[in-house]
Amino acid sequence: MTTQQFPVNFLWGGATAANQLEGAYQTDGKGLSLPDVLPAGKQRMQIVNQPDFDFSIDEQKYFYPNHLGIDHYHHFKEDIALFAEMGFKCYRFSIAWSRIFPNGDDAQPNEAGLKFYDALIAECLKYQIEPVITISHYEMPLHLVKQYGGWKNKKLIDFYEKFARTVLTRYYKQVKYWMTFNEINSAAHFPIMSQGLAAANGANDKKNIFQAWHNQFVASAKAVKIGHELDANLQIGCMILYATTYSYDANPVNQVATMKANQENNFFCADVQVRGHYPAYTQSLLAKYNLQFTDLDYTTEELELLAHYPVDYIGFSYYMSSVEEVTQKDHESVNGNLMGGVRNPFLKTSDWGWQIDPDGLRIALNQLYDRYQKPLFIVENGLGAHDKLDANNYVVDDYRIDYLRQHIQAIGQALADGVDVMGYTPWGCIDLVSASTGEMSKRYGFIYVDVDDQGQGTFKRYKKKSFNWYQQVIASNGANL
Ligand code: BGP
Repeated sequence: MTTQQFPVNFLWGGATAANQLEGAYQTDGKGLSLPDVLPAGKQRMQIVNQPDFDFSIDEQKYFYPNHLGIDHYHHFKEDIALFAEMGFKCYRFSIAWSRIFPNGDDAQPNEAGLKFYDALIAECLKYQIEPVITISHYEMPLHLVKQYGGWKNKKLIDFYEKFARTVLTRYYKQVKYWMTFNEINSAAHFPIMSQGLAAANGANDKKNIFQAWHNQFVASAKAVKIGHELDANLQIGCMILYATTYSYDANPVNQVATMKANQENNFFCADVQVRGHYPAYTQSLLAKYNLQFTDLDYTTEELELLAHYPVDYIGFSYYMSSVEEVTQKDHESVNGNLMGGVRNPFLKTSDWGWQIDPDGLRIALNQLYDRYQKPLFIVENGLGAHDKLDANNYVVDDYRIDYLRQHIQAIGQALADGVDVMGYTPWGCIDLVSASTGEMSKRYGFIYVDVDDQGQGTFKRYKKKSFNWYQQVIASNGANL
């Protein structure tokens, strides 16, 4: 198998999101954010589909995992020290919007919230760890959802612009790498996460989802503009969820369905954010939902902004591949990263039914690079598993090592294919709350955190077997797998 050496400046690291690990949900002036009202467990994603879901907190009935997270807010020095011990070159994290603008529409930022990120960034730089910041990762001030209806409202553009300007201006001298929205395309499956849309405020109307995307595209372009005006060398990327999509068979009907699924699920948002204009298939995609582009609220100035401020690189998450099949309806199906699909008989699945496919990552990298010819950054990848601490307070997570090894090999193959890959930040480098289930027991980390699904535990950190494995992967720049 031909692989290529990783570039000398390859950004090895790990990734997290504020709302999934910080906890301290009302500390130092933080406002309530959307994930603060999403309960743990199976009901997490179902509850938002109920028309009477009103975004309020009922602690008698539910446990809200984000309220505690892994209490990174008070443990960040210890956590960054562990990342440094692994040899991280970069650390991808997000800034909680509701720490900086507690209501989202506040006149002034919350200085105490900014101070937390001052300290977090300083701690990274102390160890020469390059911060990689997601400006908005599945989190927005709850007030923006309740008062304005989430991203379908154009006023959100101004609020986001103010938030982005605040953090870019404060940190551009220390932070080179940014992403504007986490998994912006995931709204096709779960509009609550990135657009703040639930059944109660319009998620069932596709027009709202497309309008919300348009507003986010404009907001993202504004962030690119602000960032590049501060420093032309800043690298500001988009971030998409990518699931390599295969046709079930050679039946052209399935092949066409696969082409359409790729356009809608993998490419639509990146096409706009990378190329600076809506793709040619936009009208045909909208027609699927009985919509026209002119149904959306947009201006010529906004379209010009998109054209002038495309992103610098493409960040993406990759966990699994999926299969497109429209000719029969009786195939075994699987769950997946915010989406299910037909089972692929050639692949094994994780405990949560995600189809494990390292070759799919090589294909993803080639498909994205062929299409865009811009640097690619794999900012999420990993295996969620039911890790258990043994008697020695150790986790022998060989299954995770296998998963990561195979995916790193696939990156090496894509490098040999000629793809420009900037870096690799496995998801949940320290155990944290799962976005889709709200469970702590779905663990991705190199570091185990002693807290359970009900928020009980010592919150102590323990190195897993994969900790030392990843340490030598980084030390050898990917040669020693
Ligand atoms: C991505 C999200 C992350 C993260 C990850 C794993 O979709 O960007 O926030 O959570 O998936 O998903 P989960 O936590 O549901 O296992």
